[in-house]
Amino acid sequence: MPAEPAVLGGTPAFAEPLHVGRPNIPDGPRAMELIQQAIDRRWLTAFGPLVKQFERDVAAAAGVKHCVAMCNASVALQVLIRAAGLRGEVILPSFTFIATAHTLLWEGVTPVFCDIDEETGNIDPEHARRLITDRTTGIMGVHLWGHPAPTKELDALAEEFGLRLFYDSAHAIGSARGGRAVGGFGHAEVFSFHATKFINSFEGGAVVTDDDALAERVRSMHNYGRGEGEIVSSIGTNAKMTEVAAAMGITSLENLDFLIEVNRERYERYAAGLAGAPGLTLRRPGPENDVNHQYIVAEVDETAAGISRDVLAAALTADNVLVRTHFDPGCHRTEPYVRDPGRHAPLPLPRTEALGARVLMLPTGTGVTLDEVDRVCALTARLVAAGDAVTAAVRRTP
Ligand code: T4K
Repeated sequence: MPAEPAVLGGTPAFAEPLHVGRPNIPDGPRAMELIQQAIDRRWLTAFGPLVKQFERDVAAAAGVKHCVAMCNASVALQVLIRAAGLRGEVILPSFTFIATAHTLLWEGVTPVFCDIDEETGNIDPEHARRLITDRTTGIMGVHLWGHPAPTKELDALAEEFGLRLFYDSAHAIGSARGGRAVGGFGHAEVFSFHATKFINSFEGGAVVTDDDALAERVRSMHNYGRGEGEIVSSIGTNAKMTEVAAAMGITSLENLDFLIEVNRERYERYAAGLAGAPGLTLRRPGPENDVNHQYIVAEVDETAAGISRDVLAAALTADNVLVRTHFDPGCHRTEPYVRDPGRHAPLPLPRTEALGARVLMLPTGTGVTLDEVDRVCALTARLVAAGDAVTAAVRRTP
């Protein structure tokens, strides 16, 4: 019999916190060896050999011609938005991390939030169609949680209205749709290699594309508008990746298949372990998608479970299982967009809000053992079984 849950007076089930986003470090010594090489050659940033190798490796994983590695995905999105000449309005799902919206607004473009298909969690192309105006210049799709968006439908929409189509693919390196790797969809895609991503370079991001001219503009702009040379040809910024970051990125990417397998094992273990818990299901990849399981997402049906998502999240957190609720409540309910809804979204976005209220990200990756997954499942089942008492206890907690 497991001990009493922490909210009911027991000691926390886990002495150390389990995180969503605990970095994978598949080969520390290899990363250190590459970092030492960079130190020995005194080439620390600006088109060094490690960044160039990382760019080749990312382009190969994405199946595209060009990769420009950068200091993080937010800046990579900003450089891409500017290099592509996006202006006016761009349509994006509200159900995404705030960076997808902020980078557009930062570049003077109005984000217009679209609802999702509740089944997949991704942008609903039919709703996107209804949001197109004469000010729309592009669509920014998102492969939410590593689950590829409906690329065919978005291609068709972009083609029909002459729009630019990009993807915020922060979660999705290593995923594929219809057998094709994420990275080659739309006019360009952007990866994140932040520490919390299953492939990380401490901080990092990249624009990937098959468009030669766009790649050249992005490369130029990410180094003060002068690319690898000294002649300034346009406005630019400093968005370069360092050699240290590339060393970690190369090491992570060398272990891409292994890390996907680690996530897949944990996904299957959670699926089996939670199968008996009423009202709890795991989000599954759609039929066309192969996913990296960047996030393992449980869904709580409050009526069937007898406990709300928020109460369950609070109770798990008390036991040191630091679950997350990405990306509730949706960008349209977040500052500054919530202040000017008429400009950013037709409200409400019912499917974004409904799904947002049900989801719960569970710890995965190399930082969580299969035994710990089993214990999280047992704890979750216990909390659900004691739903009324747990709800009362969480409500009593200040
Ligand atoms: N587009 C999308 C769709 C995105 O999700 C993101 C970022 C972006 C664009 C922009 O990408 P970047 O500019 O970051 O490259 C995190 C990350 O900062 C962010 O990268 C990520 N998405 C977002 C979803 O989450 P936080 O503040 O919620 O994460 P944080 O720092 O609390 O870390 C999560 C957990 O991981 C914590 O429990 C602690 C643990 N952790 C974290 C770090 C950094 C560790 O154990 N070690 C660590 O080094 O934002």
